[in-house]
Amino acid sequence: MFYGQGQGKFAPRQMLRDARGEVILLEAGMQATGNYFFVKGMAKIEKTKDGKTVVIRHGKRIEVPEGKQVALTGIASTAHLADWDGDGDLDLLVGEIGGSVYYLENRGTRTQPAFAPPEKLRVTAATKKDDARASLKRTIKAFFARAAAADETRGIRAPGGDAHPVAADWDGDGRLDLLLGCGDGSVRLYRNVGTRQKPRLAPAVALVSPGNWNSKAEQVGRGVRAKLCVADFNGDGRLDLLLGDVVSLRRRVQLTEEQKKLKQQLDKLNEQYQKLSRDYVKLFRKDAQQAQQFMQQKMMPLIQKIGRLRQQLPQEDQIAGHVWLFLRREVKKRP
Ligand SMILES: [Ca+2]
Ligand SMILES: [Ca+2]
Ligand SMILES: [Ca+2]
Repeated sequence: MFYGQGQGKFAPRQMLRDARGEVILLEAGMQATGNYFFVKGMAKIEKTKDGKTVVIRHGKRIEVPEGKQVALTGIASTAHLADWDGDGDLDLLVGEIGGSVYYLENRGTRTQPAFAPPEKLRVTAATKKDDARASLKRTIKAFFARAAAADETRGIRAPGGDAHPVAADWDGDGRLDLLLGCGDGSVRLYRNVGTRQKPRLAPAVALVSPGNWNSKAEQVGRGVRAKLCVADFNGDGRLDLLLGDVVSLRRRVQLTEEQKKLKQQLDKLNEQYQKLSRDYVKLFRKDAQQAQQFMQQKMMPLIQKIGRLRQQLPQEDQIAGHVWLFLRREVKKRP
């Protein structure tokens, strides 16, 4: 959290803490797999006198199981503040790399927030009462929308992971809905069919289709890892959508004869590297330490060689990010 001090100034950053005074940390995303032991958050690795590995995280000790290699990692969390339960204070919505969305209710006040433990947001299918009230047309539409969507009654799952939740009253009925930016570049809408105080989310409807990691530089398309902002951009009274992404742009480059030879060398080295990578993965499953040695002795020199060759060639790929604007059209009511 960077607290505002007015006139565009901010206090130094600090870790956001929950109601118990502990740093907010989602134990989501990557779990211990194979030889790795993932620890999420900011931490220090220490060795004890008897040779054990211990991770110190925010003053707490986590023992690393024997034979496992510790890996410190983040889960690409995205934070969004909104009064989700309509009681006048700001609550916290957090997305993560695995694609889940967590709700941390503010049980404190507007000026002294106290966040409850994280709770997974899920789809709550419409009850019979809702169906009965809805017109036949709406029921049929909802049925097909539900059939098309994956079952998210046990937790929202952004396709491609990398969930970015934003709360906004998208349909203008006075209740906050959930918009979700997804790893595959798509944007989904979960309408709130509950109340302002007790939101209940309907199955997802696609607002924006998935993008692509690769794009031609001459004809830029939408990328992946959609990040959102909902605002009335053109001031016409209807909420619009701003979408940020990441994309790899491929340029067509004319190579000189000399560069063509270098390119051939590079392709060969890349092939060798692919093979070594496969060997590395196999080795790692058997013995993490041997794999480490293999990386140092065999793979690192090759990676450096590839890097040097690449520098001599014009760049074909460039990572870029764009901002896309989706203006809301006027919906013409049928007579
Ligand atoms: Ca609230
Ligand atoms: Ca709404
Ligand atoms: Ca607008």
